[in-house]
Amino acid sequence: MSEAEQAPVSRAGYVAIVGRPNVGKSTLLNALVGQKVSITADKAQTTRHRILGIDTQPGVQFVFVDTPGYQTKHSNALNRVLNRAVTTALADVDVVLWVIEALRCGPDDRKLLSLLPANKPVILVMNKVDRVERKNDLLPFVAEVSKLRDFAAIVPVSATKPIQLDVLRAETAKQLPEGEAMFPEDEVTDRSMRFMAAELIREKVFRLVGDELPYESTVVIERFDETSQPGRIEVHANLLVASESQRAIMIGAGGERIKRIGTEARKGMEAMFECGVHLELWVKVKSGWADNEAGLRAYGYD
Ligand SMILES: Nc1nc2c(ncn2[C@@H]2O[C@H](COP(=O)(O)OP(=O)(O)OP(=O)(O)O)[C@@H](O)[C@H]2O)c(=O)[nH]1
Ligand SMILES: [Mg+2]
Repeated sequence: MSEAEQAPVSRAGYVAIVGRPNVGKSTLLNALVGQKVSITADKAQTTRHRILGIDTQPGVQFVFVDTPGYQTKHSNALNRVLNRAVTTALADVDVVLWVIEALRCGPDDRKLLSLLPANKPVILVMNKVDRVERKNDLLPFVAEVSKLRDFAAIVPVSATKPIQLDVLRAETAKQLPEGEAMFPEDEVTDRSMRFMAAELIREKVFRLVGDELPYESTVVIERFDETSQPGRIEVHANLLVASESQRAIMIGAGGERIKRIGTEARKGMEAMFECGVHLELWVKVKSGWADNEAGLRAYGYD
């Protein structure tokens, strides 16, 4: 190990990652942490929980806080709970990364910006620059959005390529308070394997099932057993949907869709947990699970 790697942590703090749905917050978190800790999909509102991703570098520990996409279009109980998760996360952090897509800053983006605390440093992160064909278009766009607030920094990045993540880290580190590490240096998240197992199943539902159905479903782990067999984890999970017709869609013709969800979720777990996984998945009808806040709390949305 080099001397630099041994530099003790002297700066540490919480960094909220906020933005409109689907701008790439969770992808960015995973890229910064260097490991998958938050699920991603090309659909709005994939993230439903506040998830920590810890990145310890020489001299500095970043505790990134992934949040659900802030949305203003629908206001059912689940969306209210998700939006609240965003605003609560903002209260406890040292820095805010406000993520938008390069060349796009619409009313939804601005609405969230108006909710960011006035007294906290905000870094404007323009993600997905890899998709910008004419780089010359970036400058006038930056000039325009930079008027919206006194940003601590403006950093164009790509979470997937990745581009400029070291610049983003350096700008973020400048805003962190002095202090010791808050988490062990090899820790990457605060979430349990059981939680991650449910999330990986949900990710496959978001990726493999069309339209509205992912929003009407959730996953409950019934059994998570690391001890029954050496080197293999036994996972039993229920996929809750709101009606019989949704159940049929989730299962697919001849059980094909649920089989694919199960296979891909199992592979994701095996990669993440670095051991064998036996996954059993059932689709159950539980109508109204997302209709009221008490019901949501029962399924871990708080
Ligand atoms: N081209 C490109 N695509 C990206 C980049 N970052 C994220 N994406 C894609 O954007 C989509 C949304 O990514 P997520 O990370 O799930 O977005 P999110 O902001 O966490 O979304 P919610 O949790 O639903 O609010 C996925 O298909 C990602 O692969 C990027 O830098 N470039
Ligand atoms: Mg997300």
